[in-house]
Amino acid sequence: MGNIGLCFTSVGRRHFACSVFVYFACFAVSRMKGIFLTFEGTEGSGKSTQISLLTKRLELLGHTVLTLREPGGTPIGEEIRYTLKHSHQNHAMTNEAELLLMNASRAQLVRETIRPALAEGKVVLCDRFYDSTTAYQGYGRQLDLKTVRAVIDFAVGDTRPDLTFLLMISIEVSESRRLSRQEALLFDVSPADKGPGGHTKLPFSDPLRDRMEEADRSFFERVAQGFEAIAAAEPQRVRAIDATRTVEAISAEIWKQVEPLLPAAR
Ligand code: ATM
Repeated sequence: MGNIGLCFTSVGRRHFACSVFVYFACFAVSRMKGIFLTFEGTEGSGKSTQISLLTKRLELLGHTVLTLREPGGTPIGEEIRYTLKHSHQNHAMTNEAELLLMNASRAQLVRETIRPALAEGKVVLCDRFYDSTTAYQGYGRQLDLKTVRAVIDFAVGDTRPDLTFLLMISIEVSESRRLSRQEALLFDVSPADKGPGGHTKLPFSDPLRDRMEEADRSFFERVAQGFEAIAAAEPQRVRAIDATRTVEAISAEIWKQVEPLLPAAR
């Protein structure tokens, strides 16, 4: 009996030691995992300003930050971005091809860049991610939402944002910012060509033209509705931020939500 008791005790001890080892190993691995934050919203919602403010703040605290954009973010992704937005050959692109190209860029970004960065414990900030596909290709282009989700799932696997900030502005503000950006692209790039009034309209085929921004108002209204639906469906992950306030107020609200997620600075 004594021997059996001794045996159980040593098995129990080994089991305990094993559990402690597994616990600390898991803890070490989880400390290595970075944080993945995405920023979404319609045109002119101030994503890039907020990403750059957050990057500076995180770097000051000693975090290693990687900022990315979609579509793009890798050499292959940037080629796809050019095809989607600026190529002279993209006028006839179908909605289905657009959906697949957005997700081809994403599949590359996830595997080439995001996963390795998270494994090294970096903070990854991405200007748009799969919620843009749901909003633009699903709601905007009106592709079947189930198919859109299936394509996204294939592209990202289990790489999902820890938090997503959805910067909300009205459709009117977004439209006026988008139009003034388009005007800035259409005018004034070639001082040698200036006509009366100092402005020369570039030919429509200029590489700076953006196919995505050529859609009509109803498309952008559907996109905005799409973003609202996403925020309503996933309030834990997607934080809707009133982006009509000052840059400082918005960045303070974002910081309040990011700070608790941060591991100790590395
Ligand atoms: P910006 O990087 O300037 O936001 O341009 C990306 C465009 O691609 C933007 N278009 N507008 N108008 C949003 C669009 N887009 C999609 O349609 N689907 C996507 O999955 C992503 C990532 C972006």
